[in-house]
Amino acid sequence: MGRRRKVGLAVVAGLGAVSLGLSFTSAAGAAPVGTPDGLKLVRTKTSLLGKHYWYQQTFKGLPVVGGYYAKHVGKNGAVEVADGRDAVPADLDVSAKVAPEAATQAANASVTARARRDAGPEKSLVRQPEATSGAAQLAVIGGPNARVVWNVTSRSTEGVTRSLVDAKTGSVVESKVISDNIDGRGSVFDPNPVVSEQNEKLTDMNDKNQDALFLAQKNVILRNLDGSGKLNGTYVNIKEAKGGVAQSKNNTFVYQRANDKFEQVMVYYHINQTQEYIQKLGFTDVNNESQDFSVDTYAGDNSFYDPSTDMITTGEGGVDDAEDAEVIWHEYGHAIQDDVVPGFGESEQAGAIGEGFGDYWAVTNSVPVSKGFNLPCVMDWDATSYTSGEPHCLRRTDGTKTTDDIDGEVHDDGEIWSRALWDIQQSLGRAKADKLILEATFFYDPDTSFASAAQDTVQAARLLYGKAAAQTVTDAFKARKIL
Ligand SMILES: [Ca+2]
Ligand SMILES: [Ca+2]
Ligand SMILES: [Ca+2]
Ligand SMILES: [Ca+2]
Ligand SMILES: [Zn+2]
Repeated sequence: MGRRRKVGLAVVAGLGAVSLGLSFTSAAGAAPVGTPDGLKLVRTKTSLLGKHYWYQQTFKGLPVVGGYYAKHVGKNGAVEVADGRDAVPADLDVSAKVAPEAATQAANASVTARARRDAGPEKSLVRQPEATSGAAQLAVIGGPNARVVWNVTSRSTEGVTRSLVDAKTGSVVESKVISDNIDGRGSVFDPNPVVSEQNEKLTDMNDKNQDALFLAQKNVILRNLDGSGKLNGTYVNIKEAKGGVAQSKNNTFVYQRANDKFEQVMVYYHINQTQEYIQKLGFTDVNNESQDFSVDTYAGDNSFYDPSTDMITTGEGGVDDAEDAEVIWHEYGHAIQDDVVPGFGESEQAGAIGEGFGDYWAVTNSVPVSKGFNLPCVMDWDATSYTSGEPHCLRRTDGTKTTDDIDGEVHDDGEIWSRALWDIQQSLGRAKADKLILEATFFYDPDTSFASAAQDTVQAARLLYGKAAAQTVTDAFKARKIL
């Protein structure tokens, strides 16, 4: 609210029809007992110099949107008042003609329309806003257009929105984002330069800027930033990074790959993307938090998820790991499983499922941006540092291993699992496959076996999509001799 009338003790003038009835009886150090009518105490704060009483303005028992009143009582007894009330005509009828459900619908339609408009080419990622339960509340707007409204709180990809819907006519009077989430700008590889340029000849050259790699950079919107000027937001927090965390007053994070901050932008963008995708699939409780990352802080050629601190660390050996989105998504796969199944990975086969799922998660997130290029190849860019043959892949999701090939090493055996998941996707399509695989994860034991987790997956397919889908999933696991 932009109007703040800071005045001394005598406050009464200029409020039209509002009945005020001020009568202070403040004594030094004591809480003031006299306040204008229609005020509801909502908070009391204590500072070094005094006490601060915050009131919500009300009219006929309803809150007046944005109408506030504060009383600051100094230690010496001096009282200062900040009066932010709006005038409300005494005869305003506060009964509602529109039902709260209809108001919620109107509010959400308006929020969705704007989120779609602002999302640009990525319209499909706009989530239907859900009104928080019991969120439609009657309120009053004061001022020249005084009226009674439903106050509806919704969530969408824009963040949290407050809409005011006229309770007589049902029209949306105002709709604004009240959370601090904002969009920033950045530049990334998507998913990595080998795939986007379809060029297996690219090499790291010790993190040097190169024309071919500059051309592989893509300008993107960084959504859901918290506005702190750092890469911290609803789904990702760059907690620590080599050379310090990136900062930008205007939330612009454009770097070339030789700058270590480039990897921080990679992490932010690609994790936000994948969590938005998870939410679009309908899941609101799959690592739905600001995942901590430590970027470029490990000298070896490895990245890892640490369940004891819930932190993902990306290494900088060879190609900086976070220059390849598939490394980032693989590690996020571990964070997903640890979030959904506490302590997941207690057995060798559970560990292999973790690695196989991580590889699958990397690949499925690459599908929409890879134009079909070498899809089952995992970490095409990072792997240029340690593979000589083309295509460069750390592992693949279309291998031919079955349980006959189990060797007890989780990454090796993970290829058995990832192939089954990949086959499910080939048969059922990406969204269906990802949805049933995520759903099944909720039923895994921490020390599950291949067979038991496969049964959970078949069951999820049956319940979500029916018998035929369940058979497809069964066949995929049978081909790996898991079932
Ligand atoms: Ca780099
Ligand atoms: Ca987590
Ligand atoms: Ca690397
Ligand atoms: Ca790939
Ligand atoms: Zn892993």
